[in-house]
Amino acid sequence: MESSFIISAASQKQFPEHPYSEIGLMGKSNCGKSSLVNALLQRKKLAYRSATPGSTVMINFYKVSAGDKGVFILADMPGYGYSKTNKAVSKGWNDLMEAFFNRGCLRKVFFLIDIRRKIEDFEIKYLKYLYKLGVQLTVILTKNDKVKKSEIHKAMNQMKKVLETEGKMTKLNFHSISSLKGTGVKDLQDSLFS
Ligand SMILES: Nc1nc2c(ncn2[C@@H]2O[C@H](COP(=O)(O)OP(=O)(O)O)[C@@H](O)[C@H]2O)c(=O)[nH]1
Ligand SMILES: [Mg+2]
Repeated sequence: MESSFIISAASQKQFPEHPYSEIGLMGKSNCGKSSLVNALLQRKKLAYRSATPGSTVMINFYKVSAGDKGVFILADMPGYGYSKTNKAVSKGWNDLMEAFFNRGCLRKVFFLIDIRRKIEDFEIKYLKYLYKLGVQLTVILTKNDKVKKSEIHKAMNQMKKVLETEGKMTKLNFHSISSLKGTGVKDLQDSLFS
């Protein structure tokens, strides 16, 4: 698999033009998005190197080619959840996301959440929005090395239940990973092309 950084886009105008489908990574700041990009693409510092520090709202685009399996674009979305205004997402985040979601390139979203956290209402709201758009959703519980093995299954079942009852979403995929240890990363790599 070959990967390269394309651009950090701060506005719709900077979104790259390409004929491929996109996979978006979404989740709170610090949930492990950049670590997963590096683990998935088997590049030690690709995501950290291109990431802009601070609170700038940007989508980092990467081009990924895997021989006869094809080419796709990976989009590392800006984190959220720690805005100074005490709102979970800023207007800038919301506007950039809406433009990105509605561009018609998005095939799949990896929604990342720290396995020790509970999903929040506004996150369910965004997932439902994507679900209705027909985007394939994969829920990824991250940092599973931080909890006991017995807790992993429990956390996943709980998440499934919440998304089914509160979010009315049934056709979701679930994974749990540790980018640190490499656990579960192979399964996700396989799902990139499906
Ligand atoms: N224990 C553990 N820590 C992780 C894992 N993935 C990421 N981290 C740590 O969590 C912090 C945030 O990770 P990062 O990938 O930058 O998150 P991002 O803000 O969502 O891009 C860093 O200190 C990482 O080293 C993991 O699988 N296990
Ligand atoms: Mg990051």
